Amino acid sequence: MPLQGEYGPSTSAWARAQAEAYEASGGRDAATLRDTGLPVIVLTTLGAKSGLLRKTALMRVEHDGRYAVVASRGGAPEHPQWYWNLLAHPHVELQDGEARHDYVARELSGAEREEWWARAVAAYPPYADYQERTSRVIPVFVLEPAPAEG
Ligand code: F42
Repeated sequence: MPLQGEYGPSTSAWARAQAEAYEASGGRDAATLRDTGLPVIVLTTLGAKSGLLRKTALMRVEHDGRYAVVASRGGAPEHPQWYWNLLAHPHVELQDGEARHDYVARELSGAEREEWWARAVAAYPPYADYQERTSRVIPVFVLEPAPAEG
């Protein structure tokens, strides 16, 4: 069941532009992080405070139909704001290319987090540098396909 609500564009112009171009083109345009050739996805979350739909471009980290999203924000001291949305409303949508499905997000810890952190760094090596930049433990969520409505 797609998330319902009013879209609230990001205040980050470059990220907003990428999320909107990706979604409008079915993942054909704006599909990589700048000219790195590394693929992105678009995550739709429900605002923890605003209740608005938030669309966030993130690096694509996929394994066996599940995805990880990494709240790195370039190694900034604070979590990105979408982090709080996932905690408040774990039901999210993820668009990967043309495919757009519902998932349930779960924040990881321990060995499970290490397993997905390794996959994330393999997909996007700068994550390791970001973790060096901050004492904040960069959160990793796994997104598992939401149960079919029934
Ligand atoms: N960011 C990452 O953290 N990890 C990535 O892997 C990543 C990859 C990536 C690839 C391409 C690209 O274009 C951007 C990429 N980014 C990546 C950046 C990402 O898209 C976000 O811009 C960044 O993570 C910051 O997220 P943010 O949610 O902090 O965005 C800010 C700029 C923002 O949009 N703020 C909004 C505003 O109006 O100020 C509100 C956002 C929001 O969700 N607010 C909540 C609400 O209720 O609406 C409240 C949340 C709360 O604090 O409770």
